[in-house]
Amino acid sequence: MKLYSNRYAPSPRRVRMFAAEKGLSLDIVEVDIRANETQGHDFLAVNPRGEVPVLELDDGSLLTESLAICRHLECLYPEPNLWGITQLEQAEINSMVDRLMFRLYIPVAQAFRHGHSFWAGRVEQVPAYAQVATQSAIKELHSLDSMLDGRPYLCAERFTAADIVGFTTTDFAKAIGLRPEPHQVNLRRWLDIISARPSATA
Ligand SMILES: N[C@@H](CCC(=O)N[C@@H](CS)C(=O)NCC(=O)O)C(=O)O
Repeated sequence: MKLYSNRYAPSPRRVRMFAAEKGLSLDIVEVDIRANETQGHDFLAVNPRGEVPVLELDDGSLLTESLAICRHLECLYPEPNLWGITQLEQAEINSMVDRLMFRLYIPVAQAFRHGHSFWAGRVEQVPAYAQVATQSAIKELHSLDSMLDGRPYLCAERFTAADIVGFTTTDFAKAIGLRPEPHQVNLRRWLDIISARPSATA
């Protein structure tokens, strides 16, 4: 399987980390977002939305959207389980993943897009929106810290897809200047635990 990816971007990192946890090795095709390759003719033929990740299956089918790709990998390679064993666990993980995507990933991604020099001159930036989005992300990091009080992982008392989504997003939040605050001990402990996993470098 081939993964169109970018080494710095959080969405393809989600898939790389998920695949690494499954022990899968993917052929990585690096797409340079800074050099605008995602918007180039060749890549738009792969994904007309101009975004990574894209998974190319061995039969040539193309799959976009990082979470859909992870769920497909979960179906193809059920072990180790990352998306819940019982229906209730699956629902809890889905709930946490949705929450993290809407309340943390989107604000962080929008703050980056509207406030970072990486996108300056390439997209229309609204700096005030970057500030509002940053505040939303800060609020969610506080609530993540509270949720992790007394819990090693976000769901099911074991490492799951929710930790992958939370970790890759929180790590990317550095790009907008957000790091766990010194008093956010639960968040810091959890980040240390997850970043020690070999898959964190995938
Ligand atoms: N919802 C998509 C988001 C994908 C996405 O936003 N990808 C970004 C990198 S994190 C991208 O490829 N941006 C390139 C561009 O905007 O040109 C997913 O989860 O796969």
